[in-house]
Amino acid sequence: MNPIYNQILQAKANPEESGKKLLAILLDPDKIDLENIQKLTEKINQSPATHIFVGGSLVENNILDDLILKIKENCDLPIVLFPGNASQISNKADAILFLSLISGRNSDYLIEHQVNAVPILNKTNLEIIPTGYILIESGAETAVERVSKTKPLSRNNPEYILQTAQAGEMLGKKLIYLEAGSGAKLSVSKEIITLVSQNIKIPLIVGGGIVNLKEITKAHNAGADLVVIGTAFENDINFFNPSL
Ligand code: 1GP
Repeated sequence: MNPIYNQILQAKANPEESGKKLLAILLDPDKIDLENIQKLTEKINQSPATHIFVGGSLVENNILDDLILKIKENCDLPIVLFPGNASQISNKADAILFLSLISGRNSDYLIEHQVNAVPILNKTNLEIIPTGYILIESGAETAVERVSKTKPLSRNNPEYILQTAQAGEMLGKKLIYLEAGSGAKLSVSKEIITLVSQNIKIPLIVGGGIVNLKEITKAHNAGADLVVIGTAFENDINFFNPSL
């Protein structure tokens, strides 16, 4: 039961034993050419990634099922949906981050989309992982902010970010995701990651604006249990092998 979440819990409990910290490569179906998927999965297989996340703020094409099936032909990593709305659900994936944007006060992203997703989710075998999604100010407006019509939390108020994360935990979320936004100017700061990770018991995901390997390590060392890389890998598929 819940194999993907249990694996995240285990990695959090025994980081030494699992040998490496968790890392997800985020693929946005809108930005992927199915013709190049083999090359892309080769690069993912050579990388330290432990998960593939699939999703985006505005997925406008219908390639989700095909994309996931094609990735699975060449890659054994678990595929986790990271949906912007209920249209981004595919039974071909292994799990879904069932997100609630708890930093915002737009009821559509707190509960409306989730209610609309239920009839679709009931027809799938996806592992559903309730996730408190927290958008943090990152220097400029991001797509999440624009699409969700919510304000990010101030990066100058770490205590309130922690309070929000703890509210998510008390509401029963299984993960907290601190999000700076895709392509963010500023990633979530080390101080915020440390404060939140030390004061919640559930695993912490951190993503947005992380652009090099050093920053991945920095986020892990600060306390992130799983780091997400999207844009940097999208822009350079040799991101993990800079010598190539
Ligand atoms: C966005 O956290 C992810 O939802 C990844 O962000 O594209 O900036 O890596 P980047």
